[in-house]
Amino acid sequence: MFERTIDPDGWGRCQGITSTGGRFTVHDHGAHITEWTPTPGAEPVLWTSPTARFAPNVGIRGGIPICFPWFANGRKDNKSPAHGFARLATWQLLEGVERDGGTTLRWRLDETMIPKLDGIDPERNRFELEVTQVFGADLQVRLALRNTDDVPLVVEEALHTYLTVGDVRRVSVHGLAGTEYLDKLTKAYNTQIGPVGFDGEVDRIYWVKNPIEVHDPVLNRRLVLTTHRSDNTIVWNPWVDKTAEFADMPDDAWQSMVCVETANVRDRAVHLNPGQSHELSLTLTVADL
Ligand code: TA6
Repeated sequence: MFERTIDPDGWGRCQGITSTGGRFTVHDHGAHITEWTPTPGAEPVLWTSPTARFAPNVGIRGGIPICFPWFANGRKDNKSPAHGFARLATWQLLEGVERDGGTTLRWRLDETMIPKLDGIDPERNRFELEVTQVFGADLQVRLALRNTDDVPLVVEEALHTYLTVGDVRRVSVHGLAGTEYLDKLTKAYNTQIGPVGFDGEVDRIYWVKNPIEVHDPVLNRRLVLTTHRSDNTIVWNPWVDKTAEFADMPDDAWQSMVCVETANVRDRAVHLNPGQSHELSLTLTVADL
């Protein structure tokens, strides 16, 4: 079950208890999940900065930001704000129901709900975006896009998932071996050899469709990300120097998080003719190590 609250300043959120006694929190702002813990007493699966800002036109640092209609600064590196406007918009809650042992929340966004921000062309293609979130023994997120215009639509999209880890220096990310990636720090294309480890900042776009596993020996668990119709996975940890630049992230917080992002970006952007639809989905599961 869940409770919906709207603060005096209009900030809305849904907070609930999962069928397995865990907890979740989702904000109208960005339809942004900031909390998911599947069972009582377990470590949260999603990481949200203790100094995250919850304000209009500001991205919440953590949880699962929805990046749309571009990723980072776009395919030509010329778009702003970073990661598009969907995470900055107030989404409409369509449905909140208990179903099949889980709590399902369904939100929508369209071109009439885009925040008025510098850099965002208000005259945009018509589109309809719906996100369905199912909180239970695992977490399912489905991002469905429909081109409601009479011209083609080309967008990038990502579920920019921040995960809680015990110590990123001891974490390994599996399922990427043998795949090509763009190292955004060096701009070089490389092939991944073995699992991804962390001994410095990592910011990589992979071309991969496999399930991804985050092995965490400190919290003694595996976090398994199973995706559908996602051609890219982005792995990011800001490490010391980049974290120090973020006002909404404590200086030592890089040790406790890693981003594994479910996406379609760059040459894998989604192309939809009028009336066509596309659905990207993620299932996040906690398993024994
Ligand atoms: O997904 C990795 C990334 O693109 C990094 O380059 C970094 O910018 C990160 O996203 C965080 O983006 P944000 O706009 O939320 O600070």
